[in-house]
Amino acid sequence: MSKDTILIIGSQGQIGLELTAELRTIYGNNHVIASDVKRPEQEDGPFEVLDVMDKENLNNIFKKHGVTQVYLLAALLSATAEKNPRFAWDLNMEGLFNVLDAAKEGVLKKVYWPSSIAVFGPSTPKQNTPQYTVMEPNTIYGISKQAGERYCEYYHQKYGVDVRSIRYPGLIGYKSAPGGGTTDYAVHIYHEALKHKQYECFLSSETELPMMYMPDALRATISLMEAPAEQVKIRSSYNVAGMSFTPAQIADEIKKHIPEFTISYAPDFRQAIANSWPQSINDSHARADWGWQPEYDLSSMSKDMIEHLK
Ligand code: AKB
Repeated sequence: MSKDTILIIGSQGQIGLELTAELRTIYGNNHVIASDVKRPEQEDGPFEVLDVMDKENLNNIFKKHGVTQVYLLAALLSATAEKNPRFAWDLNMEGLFNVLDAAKEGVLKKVYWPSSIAVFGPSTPKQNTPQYTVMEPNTIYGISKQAGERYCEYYHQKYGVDVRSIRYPGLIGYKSAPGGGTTDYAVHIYHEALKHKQYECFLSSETELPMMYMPDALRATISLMEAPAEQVKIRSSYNVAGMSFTPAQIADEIKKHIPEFTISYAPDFRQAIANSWPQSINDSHARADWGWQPEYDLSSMSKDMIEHLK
């Protein structure tokens, strides 16, 4: 087991909340330092207030806690980023530069940085999207993630930085709320189905997108970080797949548990973002290199989500 001290940057976000808890269970509370721009009401372990763009404070926290691993989760997601493109670029890139530089200087042994299916664009093949393919993202979030991938690979090749990354699809979980993405509907729909028996979806009924249940996403992330370095052959970011579905299909699945549930559709600006993304992902490299295998499909995820949210 790793004796590293881990810093989670963005610990209050959708992935951060769950990943912090999971890593604390594995490595112990004192080995996992949580950080975010605001102090949470409840703290279950060491916490630091941190804006990742503040390099001085970041480096002080590294020193104070003897941090050797970072999970850099602070970012603006696709929908929010479109509303504030300049800030999205600054936050998404500046944070990555600050962390990669610390790794280059030998302060950090390992870095995790999430990429996204948003690195793909309208000219990418939509079905079974390969690891290596045309990538012309047309959202600011996708552009920042693609630039970030190139930086990660560059820092690995040039300076030997051990940086690891996954292109997350839409993530769905019952413990934390999503924050400003195009795939957020797939979380909101469960809450609304249970509370109001109806949901108005901001994407059209046939918009198919790649998605993943949070327990699979946590397992993928931790497996990749625990894999021996020689097995991590891709240093830009790995495609990983869980499942793919449309709003109509998730609604049908929910109806099996809540027969009165109805869905309506009012597509907004997020429709164009969704239309530019793949519908399904080929993750053969992740499977071959570090043994990735998803466990949940739409049916088992829906059953679990509804049981827990009830
Ligand atoms: C978003 O919708 O922006 C994110 C993502 C797919 O990266 N969930």
